[in-house]
Amino acid sequence: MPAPAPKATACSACRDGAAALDFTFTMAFQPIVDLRHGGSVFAYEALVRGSDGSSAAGVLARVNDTNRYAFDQACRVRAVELAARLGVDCRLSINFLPNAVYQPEACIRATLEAARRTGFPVERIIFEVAEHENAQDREHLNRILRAYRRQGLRTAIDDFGAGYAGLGLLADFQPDMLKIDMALVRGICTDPVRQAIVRSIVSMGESLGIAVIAEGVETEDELRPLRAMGVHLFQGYLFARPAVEALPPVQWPAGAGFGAAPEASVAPVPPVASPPGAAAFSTVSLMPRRGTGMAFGLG
Ligand SMILES: [Ca+2]
Repeated sequence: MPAPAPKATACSACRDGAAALDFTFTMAFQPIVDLRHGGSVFAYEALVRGSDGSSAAGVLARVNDTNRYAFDQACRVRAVELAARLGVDCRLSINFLPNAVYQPEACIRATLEAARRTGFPVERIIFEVAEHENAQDREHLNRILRAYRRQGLRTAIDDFGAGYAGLGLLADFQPDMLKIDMALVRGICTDPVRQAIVRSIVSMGESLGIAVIAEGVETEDELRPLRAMGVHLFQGYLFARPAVEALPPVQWPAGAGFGAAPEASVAPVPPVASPPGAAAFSTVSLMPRRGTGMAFGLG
């Protein structure tokens, strides 16, 4: 366990929640899209923002050893509350700080309670986390992820392939999702090394039954090779920038090769809504409901 704080401190922080923070923050939401079957929003990741919509950096600069636990808890609760309020009807992806979790089962209670209180289904919550360099942290992270899975939550390894978020963690715990780090995505169209690495990650995901998400996708030149490798879940400016306390509309890729005509949404859509067979990817006809967000991402 990484230098756990005294239990009383952690538990009192849990009870006090956001009250222990001397700053405010909110969440932006960025969609993760599924380009199969004409396209849909797979999830919204909740990203920390200042209350005035400023970047995450200013908020995270105020997180320290004293308030880290309360901040982590407050982020989760805020993400779930906003997701429910915005009508997120797909998954909600929340980042968490493993070093702000003392006892996994106890530290998840506020999140579960927020889900119950707001009516947001627990099984639609994804917790994403990146590995850190400390091997002891990895054991701790493993315990957290297993505990979350037991609670019915989904799990994702964030920033996979960058820094320490990688194979060691995956060998010990197979999450529901891997998020390929944007450093591997950037410039992939002309980089055979990145192509080989990502192709291997995709293949590994298929073998292990783990969904692979490419994050930080900004151009169609990046999207194209990823699609060709079999990736179908994407996040990045190409589709939507994060929106503060809102679910941004998705800019679906134009042109052929991204799927057939949009599938009808779950609720029947009047046939006059859009000409059948028109624009393979229509922003309007596939517009998701207003969205939610996650906790710590800077994206
Ligand atoms: Ca993330």
